[in-house]
Amino acid sequence: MRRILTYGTFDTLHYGHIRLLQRARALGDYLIVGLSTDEFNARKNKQAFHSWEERKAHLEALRYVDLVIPERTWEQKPDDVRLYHVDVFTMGSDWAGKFDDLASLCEVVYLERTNGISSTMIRSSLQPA
Ligand code: C2G
Repeated sequence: MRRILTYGTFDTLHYGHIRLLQRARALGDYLIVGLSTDEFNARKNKQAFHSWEERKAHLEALRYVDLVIPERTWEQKPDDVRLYHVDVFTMGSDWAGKFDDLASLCEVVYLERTNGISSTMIRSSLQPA
């Protein structure tokens, strides 16, 4: 079984996220998502609209996602790769190069980011004019 690992906030789930998860899952047979906790988002200077539990439920409803684990720190990735016997680590291309150090543990693949959609865009478009 070829196991894939990715991370993110996945707030206000949209087709950019879904396309990423679909392509990530297609890299193997089992997709694990490290979902940023609300506390870790604060460290990323991100304020998610949905709680971690809500964002976890959204991901678990997708056919592409097999397991959701908490992402609490930047540093947990190598331990997660070992613990879950990950074959491929993948992220969207806006992260290209940032996690190449994991190449000593598993394959590292950056998937083209989907242009024209983001959680920030969604939130700002809903603001009253
Ligand atoms: N993404 C994408 N296209 C978009 C928006 C996001 O392909 N239009 C991808 C991102 O590249 C990322 C994933 O979807 O791989 C999740 O995006 P975010 O929720 O914004 O994740 P981020 O805040 O970048 O957190 O340790 C890594 C961090 O947790 C990543």
